Amino acid sequence: MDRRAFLAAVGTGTALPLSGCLDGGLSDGDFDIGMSQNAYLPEEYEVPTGETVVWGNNGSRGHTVTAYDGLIPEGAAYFASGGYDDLETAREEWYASGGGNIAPGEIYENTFELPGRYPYLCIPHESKGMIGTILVSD
Ligand SMILES: [Cu+2]
Repeated sequence: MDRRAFLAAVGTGTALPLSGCLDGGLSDGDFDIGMSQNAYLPEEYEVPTGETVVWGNNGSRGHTVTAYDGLIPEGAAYFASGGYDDLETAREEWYASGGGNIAPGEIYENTFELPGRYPYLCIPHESKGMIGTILVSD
């Protein structure tokens, strides 16, 4: 998806206008946040406290969902695909063995029990701007 299409998709604030060809057999009802080449779609996603958010890899390459551990609300549970306890470990495991990879067609989910702002990243594509935020409301 190019930058303009991405912005158009974010602007809708609802389900993405996914085009016909989906890798891995996921359809847009299977997840809340899609993962394309270098982006989470939508980039920012708001849910009420206690809600489970589902990410789906509807692209053609592997991604991670990895929280920035210093930036999530105080007392909130850390989350990362692969189940790691902090960002440093998640990065080490990714570069060592591809740990935490969400392959095309796979989903990852996390339940948010505390309100606040949860920035997260994709380890292999952070440098290309693959960063997202979950906003958990009271
Ligand atoms: Cu990625």
